[in-house]
Amino acid sequence: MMLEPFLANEHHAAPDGDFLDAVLHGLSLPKKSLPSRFLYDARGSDLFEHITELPEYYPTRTEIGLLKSQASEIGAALPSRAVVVEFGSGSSRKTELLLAALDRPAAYVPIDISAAALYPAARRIAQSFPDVDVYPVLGGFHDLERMRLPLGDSRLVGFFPGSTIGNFSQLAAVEFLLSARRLLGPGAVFLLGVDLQKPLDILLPAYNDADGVTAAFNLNLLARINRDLQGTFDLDAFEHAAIYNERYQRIEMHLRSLAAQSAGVAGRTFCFAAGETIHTENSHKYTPEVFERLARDGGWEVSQVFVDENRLFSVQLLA
Ligand code: AVJ
Repeated sequence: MMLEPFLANEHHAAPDGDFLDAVLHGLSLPKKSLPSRFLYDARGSDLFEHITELPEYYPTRTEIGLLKSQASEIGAALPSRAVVVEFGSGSSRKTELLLAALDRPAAYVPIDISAAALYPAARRIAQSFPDVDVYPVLGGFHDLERMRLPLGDSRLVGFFPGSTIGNFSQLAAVEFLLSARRLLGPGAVFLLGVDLQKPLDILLPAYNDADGVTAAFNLNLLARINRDLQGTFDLDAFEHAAIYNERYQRIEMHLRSLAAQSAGVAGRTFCFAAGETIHTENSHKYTPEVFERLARDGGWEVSQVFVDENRLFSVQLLA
């Protein structure tokens, strides 16, 4: 059964409202950067879906494999009649595996910033799981502080797959975990996908695939600026670059200027030196030890860790 959205925040998330401000700000910084959330417009989301099917991109396939192969262990570790609250639910594909693993799940609360993704996915889950009440919530991670769940009992299960937490700086990750703790309450548990550190010969190709899908995903940000903000970026004059930053233990995606050039955005001009980059995304890679400390700083304790046999990816249960 699908109920009315009960929590849609009054200030309806305007996903693109701050795009212009963010671009003007990010391109004015001494080290140019743009928030990674802007990679996911309709075309960017399609390209990301394509990335998840690439042979080099191990995270999605490994996490889905874990949710399937360890379904009975995961189900046993989680409460019966659970209320699953998913952060950034998107297409809710992995949710079906979680709901199938749970003992008589009671409700599903998908939270997503994209109405176009949220409502169709909510309807699909409601149809596939007729005994689960579905309450879609339109909102972003920044809205968590203002959200309330009228479900304050101990059956709440937070769900945050995909290693999306890896996009956050460690400080932002701790703040997110604290917000989730406050939203879900002291009795809740939280199931998260967390990508693990691994040799660079596996890591780098995952963000530099042979078919150039990740490059197209990254360059789409400039196409989006051209389309939505009257930009004049020459897409052939920038290249995709994915590097591993040892110091911060993360993959960084950049757009590298192939020449000295300038580009306009909404009537303003930005100059690029040859080789200068725009930093577009971080994807932090954790060891179980570092993630355990992060979780603790965010108000949670790691209670169980599910890892594939190649130790590529982890599903972490926090309490
Ligand atoms: C969706 C953020 C988890 O960091 O692996 C994939 C995004 N960027 N390839 C990741 C991404 C380039 C992905 N996350």
